[in-house]
Amino acid sequence: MSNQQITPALCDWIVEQARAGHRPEAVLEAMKSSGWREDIALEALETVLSGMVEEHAQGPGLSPPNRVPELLLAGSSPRVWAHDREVSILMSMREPRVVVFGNLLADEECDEMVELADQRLARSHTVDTSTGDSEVNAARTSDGMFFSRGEHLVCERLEARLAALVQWPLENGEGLQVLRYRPGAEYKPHYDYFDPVQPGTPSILKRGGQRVATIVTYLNTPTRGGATTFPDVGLEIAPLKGHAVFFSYDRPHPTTRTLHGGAPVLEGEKWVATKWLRVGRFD
Ligand code: PD2
Ligand code: ZN
Repeated sequence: MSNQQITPALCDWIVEQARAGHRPEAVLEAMKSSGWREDIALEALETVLSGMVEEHAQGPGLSPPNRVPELLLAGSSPRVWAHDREVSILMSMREPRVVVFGNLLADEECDEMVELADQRLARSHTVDTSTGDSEVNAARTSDGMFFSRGEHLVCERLEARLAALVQWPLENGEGLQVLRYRPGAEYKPHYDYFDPVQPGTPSILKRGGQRVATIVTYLNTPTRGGATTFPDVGLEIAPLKGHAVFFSYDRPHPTTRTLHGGAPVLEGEKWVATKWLRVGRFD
């Protein structure tokens, strides 16, 4: 072959071969037998395949990371003042960013929230990102409801504490969602951000932009089961009344390692209040 140039057409062909599952050695052999010099073929293969690996790791066309909620002076003290209450920092992890809070809510505040939510429970919905609508989802067998922001004094207090704890505007938070899991109910592992490749996502993002953090507050202590799990890092947070788990994700991508789920409740009920934080105002 006289023209030994690495052209876009050659690169596309290599990508096609790799996507079809052909091993690099086989693609190299195929190139050599159609007349490519071994050094040129190797260079083309290396360039294309390393680009594919990087794209896979970071996600195609990834936008720059978002600013995310974070604790003030993280790690410097086991207790922090959050609006009107001293909250304990029980555990913190860097990657994924996960922090467990103790004493976020008093027992009476948890009970009040459960009582207020109980009257309005319905089978949980999740957002269907292919349409932007909400739908009943088999991966989430809990019952749930949403409070609007500041709907009751107890919601207002929790929201103010969370805003102070993670230094994020109260207006960027969605209303609190309360979930009740009965024995056997679970929430299969998922990401809380909206998948950018789904067709319904742009419409969801018009109100407040992407989600960048989640705080799950435990409103009771189930007798057995119901941990919040992070399968990518083998982490399990035990659900304890008044405690909460915070995690943030600076981009809507699995590299944040924020895959998480609610393990099945084995005995008793589990009640949680989830707050999702958006990058912008959620009006
Ligand atoms: O209840 C939980 O532990 C849990 C687990 C995963 C809640 C959520 N996700 C959520 O509300 O997003
Ligand atoms: Zn979740």
